[in-house]
This record gives sequence, structure tokens and C-alpha cells, in this order.
Amino acid sequence: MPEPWGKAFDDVIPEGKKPVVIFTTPAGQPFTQAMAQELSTHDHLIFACGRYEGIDQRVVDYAGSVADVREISIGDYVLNGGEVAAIAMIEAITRLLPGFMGNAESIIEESHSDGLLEYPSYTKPSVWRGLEVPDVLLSGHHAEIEKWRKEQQVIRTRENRPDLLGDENL
Ligand code: 5OB
Repeated sequence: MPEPWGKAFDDVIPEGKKPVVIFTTPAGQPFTQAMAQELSTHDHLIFACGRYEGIDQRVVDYAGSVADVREISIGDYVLNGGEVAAIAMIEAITRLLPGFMGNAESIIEESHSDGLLEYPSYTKPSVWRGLEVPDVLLSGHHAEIEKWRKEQQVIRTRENRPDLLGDENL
């Protein structure tokens, strides 16, 4: 029923302000890194989590009159409620805030935003349970390493996310 939503909005939406209200719903726009980036620039986000059966449309329409409403899905699968979707978005958004652990990481992220999946990573020791780190990574030959990583990215992307492959990598 709509009125519990009305009361909740009265409590969390300040008068004369238009915060962002995010309805987590499988019927929404797919959540992306670009959306996380954009949402991280707002200082007040409100998450409204529906159940699978959905929320009375008038709740969404009403929210639109007092807030900047977004309807967002985290992917094409069924959940019983939107809470876990909200938690995923909250993590993706808050880790972008200045001062959040390792802003150096976001610089690394930028340099890797070539639209391909990440290359496989290896740590120490160089042999673990009989499994070896690929020789090229131990060679110290930086150009070769770069080339190998790029190839691995293309292989992985072709295998797991062919939709991301631009024709330069086909
Ligand atoms: N499935 N994104 C994918 C979702 C979802 C289900 C939700 C909310 C967001 O609530 C049932």
C-alpha cells in the first residue's frame, strides 16, 4: 500500500530540496559504472527498495514530485527484494568518494578503462600447488608483459563478454 511510503518520504525528504531517490527495480535502467560515477556527485541519496511484485506506481510518481527519481536494476535476475541491489549500488558509489580507501586505485581504474575485462592477476609464490605463474610475467620484459596482458584481456572479453568487444579486437 502506498501510504507507508508516503510517511517514509515525509521523514527523509527535506522540504524545498530535491534529493535523488533511487528505486531498485528489475524494471529499471541497468546500473553502470557511469551511473555510479554520476550518483557519487550528489550529497543525498535515498534508496527505496521494492519487493518483487513491485511498488504502487503512484508512489514512484509522488516521489517524482518531491525528488529526482531514478529506477535502477542491477541485472537480469530475480531477487525477492531490492535491498541487496541497494547494497551493491551503495558500495559502487561510496568507494568513489574522495578520501575513501585508496583513491590511487581510481587512477589505476581510469588507465584500465579500455572497455575490456581485466587481465588475470598472479601473486607470489611463483609456483603454488604445482601451478606456475606464466613465464612471461617473471621475465622482467615489460613490453612483452604488456602485450601478454592485452591478449589475455581480449581472450577473456571474447569468452565472457563478447558484447563489449569493439571491432578493433574482433
Ligand atoms: N533484480 N535488479 C535486478 C533488481 C532486481 C530486483 C529488485 C531490485 C533490483 O527487487 C526485487
